[in-house]
Amino acid sequence: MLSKPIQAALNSQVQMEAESSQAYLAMASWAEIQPGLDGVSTFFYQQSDEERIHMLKLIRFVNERGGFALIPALIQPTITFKSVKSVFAEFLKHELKVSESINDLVHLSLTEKDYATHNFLQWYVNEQIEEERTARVLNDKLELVGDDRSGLYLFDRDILNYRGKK
Ligand code: OFO
Repeated sequence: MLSKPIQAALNSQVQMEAESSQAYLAMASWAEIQPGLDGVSTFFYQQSDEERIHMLKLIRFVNERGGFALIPALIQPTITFKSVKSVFAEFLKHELKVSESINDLVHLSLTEKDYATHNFLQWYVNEQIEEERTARVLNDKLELVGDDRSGLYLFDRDILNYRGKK
């Protein structure tokens, strides 16, 4: 059985994953209507799908443990961006925020002595290492590219190869 604080914290994480999915869906849609950014668009469509899976895993876990997973309302994310660079800066910032939230959850699971939740959360801890790495690598690449349009062409062409092991 989940304690009240754990249930509330897991439900907040459900909301955060749903917001991540929406945020990345907006990035995918924005990229899709820019000339030549099909790779970036596909990357964020995939990223959005992954966040939905993260959300679903949490929902199923909360309900399995005798809690009640609350489906949150949708908030409109940022839908326009001034550059590809700003999209990826936002991506990294967002993932760092998610990591912080997962860490807080892990901490809470220990203070509540909820070792099943602690064990469940390890998947998210590992996932965040991977997501942060991907976001950092892509930001570094864009730093190298600078204002070089042919560099941006190659970045877009190769982006799906930078996704790590998934
Ligand atoms: Fe759910 O990992 Fe990104 O946000």
